[in-house]
Amino acid sequence: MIRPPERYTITAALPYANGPLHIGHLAGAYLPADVYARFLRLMGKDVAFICGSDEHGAAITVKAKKEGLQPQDIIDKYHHLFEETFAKMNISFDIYHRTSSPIHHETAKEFFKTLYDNGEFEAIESEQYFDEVAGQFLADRYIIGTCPKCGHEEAYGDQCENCGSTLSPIELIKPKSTLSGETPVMRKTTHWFLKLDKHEKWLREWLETGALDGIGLHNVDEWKNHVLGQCKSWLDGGLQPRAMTRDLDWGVDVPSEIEGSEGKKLYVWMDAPIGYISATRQWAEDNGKNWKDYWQDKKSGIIHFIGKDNIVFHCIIFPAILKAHGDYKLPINVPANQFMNLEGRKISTSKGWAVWVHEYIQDFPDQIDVLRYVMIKNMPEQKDSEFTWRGFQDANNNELVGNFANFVNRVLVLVHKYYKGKVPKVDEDVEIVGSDGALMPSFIDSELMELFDKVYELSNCIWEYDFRGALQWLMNISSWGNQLLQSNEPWKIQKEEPEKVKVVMNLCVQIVAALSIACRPFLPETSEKMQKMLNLKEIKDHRELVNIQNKLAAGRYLVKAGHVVGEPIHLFSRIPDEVIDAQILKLKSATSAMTDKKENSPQDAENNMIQFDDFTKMDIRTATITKAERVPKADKLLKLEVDLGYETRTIVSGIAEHFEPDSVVGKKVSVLVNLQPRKIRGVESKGMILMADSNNGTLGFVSPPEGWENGQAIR
Ligand code: B3M
Ligand code: ZN
Repeated sequence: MIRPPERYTITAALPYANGPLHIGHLAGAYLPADVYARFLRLMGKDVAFICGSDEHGAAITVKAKKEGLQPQDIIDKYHHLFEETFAKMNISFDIYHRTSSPIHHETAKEFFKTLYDNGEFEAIESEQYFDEVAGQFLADRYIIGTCPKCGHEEAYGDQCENCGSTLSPIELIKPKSTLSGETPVMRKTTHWFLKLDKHEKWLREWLETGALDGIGLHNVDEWKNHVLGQCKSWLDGGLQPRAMTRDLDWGVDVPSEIEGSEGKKLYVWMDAPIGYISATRQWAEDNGKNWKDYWQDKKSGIIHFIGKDNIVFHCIIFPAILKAHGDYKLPINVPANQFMNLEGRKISTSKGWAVWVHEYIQDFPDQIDVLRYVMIKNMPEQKDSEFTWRGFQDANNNELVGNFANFVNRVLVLVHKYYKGKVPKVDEDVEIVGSDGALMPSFIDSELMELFDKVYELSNCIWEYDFRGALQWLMNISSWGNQLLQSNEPWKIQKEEPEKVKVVMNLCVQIVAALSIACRPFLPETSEKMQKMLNLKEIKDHRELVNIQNKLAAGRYLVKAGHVVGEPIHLFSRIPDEVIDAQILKLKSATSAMTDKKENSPQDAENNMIQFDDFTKMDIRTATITKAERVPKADKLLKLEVDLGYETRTIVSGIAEHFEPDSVVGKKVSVLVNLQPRKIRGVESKGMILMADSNNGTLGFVSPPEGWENGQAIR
C-alpha cells in the first residue's frame, strides 16, 4: 500500500516572463494548483506551494529584441505584473520567486556540475542553424518555420504552440531566423547532451508501475490517461541524448570550472524546473524550514501542475535530471490539464484572441471569485474545454447568484427576522420535510449525515484531481439547501409551526457553515465573507475541513444553538447583457486589429468550419463579363453586366481600383448567383463575382478554363 504523504510540494508551471497571462494559463495550471494547495491545507497537510517567473531562454530575448529593450526590462515588467495578477486572483503561493535571482543561478549551476561530475553528460559536436547576418547560433525560439506535424507556419525551433508538439530546429520546414528573417546555414558547435537514452528503461518502469527503489512511488491509477499516453508515445519513439546547453548570452552560465564553458548557457528546460527547487530554498530560508524535507524526504509528495504542452519536460526530462543527480525524489503526480479554447477558437496571443487576466481584474474588480468559478467549472481536465462570455454570464447569474448567494442570503435574512440572529435551539423530535419530500423525524441522524456525505464526496473529487466534479458537489449542497427551504416554506408556517421552522433554520445554518469551508479552495473571498456573516472564527487554513467532516460524521452541530450570526453580506450580483456585449466586442476588435493585415492560416480556416450543407447552399456559376462602366462618385465600384448563359445580370463589384472597365470585358468569371440582391449606390446588384487575393495586394478573377460555357455549376 502507498502511504499518503504528510508533506506536499505543489508546483505550478513557471510562466515565461514575456507576455501577460490569459485565462488559459489560469485554467491550465494556476487555479488547479491553488485549489489543491488550499484543499490540502484545509485537510491539515504541510504544504509548500511554489511558483515563480521563468526569465531565461529565447522566449525572453526574442521578445526584448522585438521591442528594442533589454531582457532585464522585459522580465522586470512581466515578473511584477505576474506577482500582482496572481495576488489579485488569490492564488495562494507560499512563494512567487524568479529564475533571475542569485540563489537560482547558484542552485542551477550546482545541479549542472553534479550531473557533469556524475558522468551524465556527453559533449557532442553537432551542426546547428546559424544566422550569418546576425552572427549567432539560432536556438529554440530564434528559429521559426512550418510545423511538420500540423502545418502551422510559425512553429518555434523547440515547440509548436499550435499543436503542442515538441520539435527540434531541424524538423522545421522552411526554417527562418527570427533575427534577420534569413534562411540559416549549418555550423558546428559543441554542447553537453544528457544521455536520456540511458534513462529510458527505468522511466518506463516508473511511469508504468509507479515504483522505483524508494525514490519514486506513486499510484499509477491516479495519473491522468492523457498524461500517461503522451509519456508512452515519447518512450515508444525512443529517447535520444538531448542538449542541455545553448549558445546564448542570456541565462544561467555553464559552471566556469567546466572546460569549454565559455559563452554557453544552460538550456532553459534544464534551468527552469530547478527553479522550483531554488524557490523552495528561498522560502525555507525565509520561514525557518528545511528545504530538503520538501524534495528529498520520503514522507513528501511532489506534484507538478502544468499545461499539456509541458508534459514531456515534467514527466521525462526533469525526472531524468532528478534521478541523475541522485538526491531527489520523483513527483507522485503530474496532473496536467489540456487547453481551454475561447469562443470556439484556440486562444492565440499573436492573433489577440485571448482574455487577459489583468484586464479581467480591472474590468471586474469585485468578481474575482466569479472568474475562478467559471474557470474551474470549465477546467480542461481530461479534454480541451471552452470559455464563452455568455457561459460566464449564465454561470454567474444562474448558479452563483440564483443558487448559491440566494441560499446563503435567505438563511441569514430569515435567522435575523425570526430569531434576531440567534441560531435557534431545536427539538430534535420535530419532523421536517426532507429534500426528497418525505418527512424526516430527526435531522441529527439523517440530514447532518447527508451533509457529511456531500462534503465527503466533494473532498474525494479533489483527491482525484476532479475539480469540476468537486465544484458540482459544492453547488449540489447549496441547491439541496434551497430545496429544504422550498419544501418547508418557513415563511408560510412560521406562525403555526414555529418549532418546525426552528429545525429547518438550524439545519440551514449548519449547511451554510459547511459551505463556507467547503467553498474555500474554489471561492476564497466568498468563504471569508461567509465566515464573517456567520460570525465564526477566521479560517487559518489548518485542518478546518477535517474538523467539520469529523463533527458531521459524529452527528455534531457545526454552529451551536444560541450562537449569534452577523448581518448578511452581499456575495454575487447579476451581470447584465451590456457588460457581456462589451467584452465580446472588445475581444473581436482586439483580434481584428492584430489580424487585419495577416493572411488566414490553414489553422484559422480549420477553426471556422462550416457544414457541407452550408456549402451546398451556394449556387456558383461560370459567366462572362459583357459590359463594364464606373459607378459615378464611387472610386471602388464597377457596374458590370454578366452573361450567365440562361440570363444576363447586373452586378456591382468593388474592383474599380484594380481594373479599368475596358480591361474586364470578355473576362470569364465565377459568380455567386443566389446571393440576396442588394441596392448599391442606387443600382440593384444581383450576385457576386468571386475574386482571389494575391500576396502582393492585387486581385484576380476566379476564371473557368477558356472556352467553357456560361452558366455551368461550380461545386
Ligand atoms: N516557462 C513554459 C510555459 O510557460 C515554461 C514552463 C516552465 S515550468 C518549469 O508554458
Ligand atoms: Zn504544430
